[in-house]
Amino acid sequence: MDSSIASPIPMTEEQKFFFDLRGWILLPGVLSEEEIGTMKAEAYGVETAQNSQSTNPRQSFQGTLQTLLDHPAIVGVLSEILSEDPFLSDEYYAFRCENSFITVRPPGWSKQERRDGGLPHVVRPPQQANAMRYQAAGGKIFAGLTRVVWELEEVKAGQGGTSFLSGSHKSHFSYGGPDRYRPNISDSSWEHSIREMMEDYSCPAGSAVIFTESLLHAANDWTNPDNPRCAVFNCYNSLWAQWHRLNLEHEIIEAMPPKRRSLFRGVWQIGGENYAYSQENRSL
Ligand SMILES: O=C(O)CCC(=O)C(=O)O
Ligand SMILES: [Fe+2]
Repeated sequence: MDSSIASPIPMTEEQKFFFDLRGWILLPGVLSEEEIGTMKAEAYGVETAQNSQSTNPRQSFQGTLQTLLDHPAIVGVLSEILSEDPFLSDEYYAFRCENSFITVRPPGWSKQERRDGGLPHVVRPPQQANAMRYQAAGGKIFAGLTRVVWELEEVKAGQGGTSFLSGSHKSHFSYGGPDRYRPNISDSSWEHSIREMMEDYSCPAGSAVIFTESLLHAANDWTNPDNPRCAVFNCYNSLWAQWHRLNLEHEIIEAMPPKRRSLFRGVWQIGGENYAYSQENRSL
């Protein structure tokens, strides 16, 4: 057991029920004041060096922000929804991390700054089978591509947090657009109704939101006048699937504790023992 990382907190039956029902859960107030202060300093440090929509992945893979990658509050949930019991181990993670970025949005930030303009979207439409989709079978959740959002500032509902169309990860019918393969609701004649029905959350600084990327979700204008949004977005997948290119230097991963490194090992199962990360066994 890697003593530098605390034991994971198991996902509760209540969390499973609501994650399956809605496609997302909120873990409020996970981080201490001290942790929040240190992490915000790192996240805003990146911000001053770049622009208001900073996406330098290296910064959130390093420093104190790195500890969010396998924070005990989320490891239990990710082990439950991204792996199967026979693959769990104290030495290695049974899921992978494939993307991380920091978002800083000052009061007045507009979703038009995003490439998608805040359009509700998914990784792939869940209405037909695909490799990234949400599944529940045999009393077990498997959540394909999963995102964890760490909110380092207070979020007030309706003022700019990520919004979700709860339950849409299990949708059987199209969004009303012309193309069943389109991973967003563009050109849907009921776009307005979909947006009306989306919901978000209020949470104190230091909370985590976990959602399946099969769930319709959207970025929103940050209208909260009291503080910016400062969030770290980390994305996870099965040991056997990959969506993002990781594009992270070996030196950064090599400097992590061994168990954390295993989040970045190669994406394969048969042909040897695939547990540890190494320069020869890394996801690209
Ligand atoms: O910026 C946001 O609030 C939404 C981000 C998003 O679309 C995602 O994490 O997949
Ligand atoms: Fe998204």
